[in-house]
Amino acid sequence: MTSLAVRTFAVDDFDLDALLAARRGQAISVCIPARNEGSTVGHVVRTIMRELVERVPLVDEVLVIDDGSTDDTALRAREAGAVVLGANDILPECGPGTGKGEALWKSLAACDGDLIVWCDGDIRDFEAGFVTGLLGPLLLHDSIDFVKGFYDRPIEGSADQGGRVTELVARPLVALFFPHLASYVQPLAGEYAGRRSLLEQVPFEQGYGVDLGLLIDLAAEAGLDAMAQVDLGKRVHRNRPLDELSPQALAILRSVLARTDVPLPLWPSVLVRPGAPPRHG
Ligand SMILES: Nc1nc2c(ncn2[C@@H]2O[C@H](COP(=O)(O)OP(=O)(O)OP(=O)(O)O)[C@@H](O)[C@H]2O)c(=O)[nH]1
Ligand SMILES: [Mg+2]
Repeated sequence: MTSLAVRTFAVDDFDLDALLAARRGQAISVCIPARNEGSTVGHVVRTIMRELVERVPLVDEVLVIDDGSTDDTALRAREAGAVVLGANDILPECGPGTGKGEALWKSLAACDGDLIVWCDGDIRDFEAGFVTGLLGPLLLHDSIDFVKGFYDRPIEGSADQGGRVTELVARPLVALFFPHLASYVQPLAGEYAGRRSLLEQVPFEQGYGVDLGLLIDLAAEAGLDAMAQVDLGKRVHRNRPLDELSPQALAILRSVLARTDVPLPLWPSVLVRPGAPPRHG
């Protein structure tokens, strides 16, 4: 019987030796979408390389998808040991796309993993536990096909459950249309992992709608019993100004509404904010 709360684990539930023993020849890839993350991506890649590639043989490849960066993201990621590709270098016959979702979809095509872990490139306090925590449920529970991370996001020292777009857009939308997913603590988290066999069955949104769109589609495809989440502890990352959050919120609204019976306009939306240039969404 399907219960309404998704299975929940914690990073400390998983012992590294147990994970290594449970690999049984499965290839594991970590993919990191990054645009202008030169100040953080090196630390993220180096931590994975040192702890999970060199010290123990858990991760087979670390791939950074860098497109559109105007800073030294590619250099920093490469120096730290990642393979760096641009989204446009992968499946060029499919034409150019845009945004985070495009980078994730292309990374699935470019990597060799049977299990794929995605992590954002803007995490300041990244630890190897982000990767082992996400892999744990997949390696130790055959019935689980997808795992999403959650964490506390402290803002200026005080504990905060989610980001602004999570609290004001994602959670209300989930409550309205997809209440079976309401137990996901961080529905917009960019840290998640899944089996290729499932991930290849669903579409990937191009922009910021990808994280929640995937969650909805994977749950529909695999059933909630195949879905899990894991407490990764605390996560400190960049906090964007409001004028960057509005287009993100629009992309998420569009992505979720496209998965309901609510009719959406066929034309692209233009987001107008006083004092700022119009943004096309
Ligand atoms: N390759 C690539 N990466 C992207 C693109 N857009 C976003 N990213 C990366 O995707 C990850 C998540 O993007 P963020 O902008 O941090 O989104 P978020 O975490 O939902 O938003 P914040 O809460 O403001 O951090 C980061 O590592 C970004 O650098 C893109 O167009 N191409
Ligand atoms: Mg972020």
